[in-house]
Amino acid sequence: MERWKRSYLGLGSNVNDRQANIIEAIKRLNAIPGIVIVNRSSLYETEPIGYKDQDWFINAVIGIKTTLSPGSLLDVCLGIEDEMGRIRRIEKGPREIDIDVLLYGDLTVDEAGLRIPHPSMHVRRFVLVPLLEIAPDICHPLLKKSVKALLMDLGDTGRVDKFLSPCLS
Ligand code: PH2
Ligand code: MG
Ligand code: MG
Repeated sequence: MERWKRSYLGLGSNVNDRQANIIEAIKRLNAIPGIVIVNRSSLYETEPIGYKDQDWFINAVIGIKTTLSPGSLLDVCLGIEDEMGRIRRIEKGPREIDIDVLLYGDLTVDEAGLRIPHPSMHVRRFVLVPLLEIAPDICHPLLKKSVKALLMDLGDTGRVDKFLSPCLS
């Protein structure tokens, strides 16, 4: 029997048409057998964190249900990044598209190349603010805190602003 697991993915882009890149990645994820998109946050324009000397990002978070294992889900995300022409420049640096597995049910994974929950999701406003919009009460399986509580504890003061598409604003 197929078992559907709930997972949350973080998307980011700060190279070329950032908005189009996020939308295209969501479309490609939705076309994968074994992935159904359940909800999607707004798009946010966010100040770069970690490596400052780069353009601002667009970030979003989606909720999915999936029959894929965590490892297969990660492979799908990395495959879409490759197909969309992601060039790996410097760590935490500019990228056409980044798709991170943030959460996968209550599961915790600590393997080379795959750590779930995403090891820095709880300290990043650009992840927690979009996640708050679609899953405020979801619990971080290691820290045992809701997204709401994580945001209240947060030291990161990086700007995270709702992004209004230029053609709508
Ligand atoms: N991703 C990073 C490093 N810094 N900053 C913002 N605002 N958004 C990101 O997606 C981002 C970042 C590495 O994954
Ligand atoms: Mg990332
Ligand atoms: Mg990544």
